[in-house]
Amino acid sequence: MQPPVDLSVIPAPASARRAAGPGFALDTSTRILSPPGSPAAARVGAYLAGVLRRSTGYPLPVASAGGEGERDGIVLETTRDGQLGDEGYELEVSAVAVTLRARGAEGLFRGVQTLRQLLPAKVEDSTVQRGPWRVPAVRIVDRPRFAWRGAALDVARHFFGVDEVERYIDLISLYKLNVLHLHLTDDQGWRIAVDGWPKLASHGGSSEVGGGRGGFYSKQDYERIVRYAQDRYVTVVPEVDVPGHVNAALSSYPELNCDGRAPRLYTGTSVGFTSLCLDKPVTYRFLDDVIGELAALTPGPYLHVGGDEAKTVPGDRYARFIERVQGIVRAHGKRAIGWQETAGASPPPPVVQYWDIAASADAVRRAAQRGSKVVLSPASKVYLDMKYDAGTRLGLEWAGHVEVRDAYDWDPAKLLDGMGENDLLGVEAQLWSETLRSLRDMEFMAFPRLPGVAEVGWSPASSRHWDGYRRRLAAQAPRWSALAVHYHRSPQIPWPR
Ligand code: NGO
Repeated sequence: MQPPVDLSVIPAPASARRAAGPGFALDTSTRILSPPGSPAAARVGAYLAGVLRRSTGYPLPVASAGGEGERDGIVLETTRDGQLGDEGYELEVSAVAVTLRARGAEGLFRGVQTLRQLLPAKVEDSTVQRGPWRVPAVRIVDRPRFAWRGAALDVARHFFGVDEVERYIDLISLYKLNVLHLHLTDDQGWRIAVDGWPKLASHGGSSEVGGGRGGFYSKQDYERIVRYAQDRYVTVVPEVDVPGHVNAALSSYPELNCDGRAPRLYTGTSVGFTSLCLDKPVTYRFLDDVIGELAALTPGPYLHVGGDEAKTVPGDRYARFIERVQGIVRAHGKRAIGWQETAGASPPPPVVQYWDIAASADAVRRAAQRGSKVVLSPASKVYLDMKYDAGTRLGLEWAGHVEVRDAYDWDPAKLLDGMGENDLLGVEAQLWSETLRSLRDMEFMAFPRLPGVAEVGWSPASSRHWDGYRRRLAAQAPRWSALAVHYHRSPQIPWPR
């Protein structure tokens, strides 16, 4: 069932219908009630109040719901309804109350994103606007199709600071994405401080594509990002890309090179020309230290080990290496995820990420048969660093042009022969930053394609149709204006003027 277009919620809820009546109007006396005994739910209430206070100017106190009768205003409730899962929610809007129900705070948080989108676009403004602030009468029951709905950010090719990453977290969580994959290391820069190997950050972090100053996250910086994401129910998955894409590390420590000589820092955009020295014991000490420190900074279960484009490493040696790295990740209490090339290791990592549309997917299929779960990032659909069309100023073209419809109009369960719903953990949109130097650049490439990928990951196939979607997407534009998001006005979308 398609959601009514005038609701314009993205991602489309699993089920949404209009109810009778005028809906609910916020005013100066509206309260937000949270379920007693749940500090996490109270924090979701406070988060909602924070969003709404800025633009409405209303006080919107958050209180714990008391006895019966206290059911007016915006009411957050917990329910035992097992059907909803951790992220599902129910939203019911009547003239006296907006009632949001979920199993716990995570589901409430997802539901709050729907509520934001049911309010007028100016609710996203950072200064006080005139009402009315009406929420249409609806009944929504919603839960995600896939558990992993990710956005990856490449902070290695160009460095992005904590504030910029937090802004991206805000924008992805508005569309119910729940994973932020940070590509922390590459040839052009190493972006995370490692106590045991300080030159990785101080030297390896001092460059970026084009010769800029680069930068890196201290452990405190990184913890800030992780906490900010946690507060928005986004899991940070850090990636240390090995054995290839390691020039910044090789340049920082001569002993990591087979010939003991450190190469210079690299500021170009070629791929596949570097590798760790697989024969040296120091390489594995290095990996154990780096992965150990990163695991300690990571509350989530996953650690990404990269593994893409290690073009200088022979296949059998590559496979042994990936097996060994997985062991290190396991020893530090995490589950490894690797790019599609790692699927041929034995065993393959618990999670394999498909990306290379030109390569055979056979190994990925076999890995799935052996129990690995697959995250889909087909470059021709969800690489947000591809140009929209030949005229796009930013971006790459190796996977073709990716217009808004390309990013939206596909079904994960039909992408690869022999790989169905149950083999998939989810989908993830990639934002590689070879050509992206600022938050403005990032936003321009992510919007409007990112909400489409979010809907691919969240909404049942039966709720998704390009025609309705493009109109719902058009209705997001005033929200982006209110949020000061720099977006691309794709000719495929009937934008309001
Ligand atoms: C490839 C490559 C990255 C590039 C990206 C650019 C993967 C997994 N490895 O994707 O290093 O930045 O393309 O689109």
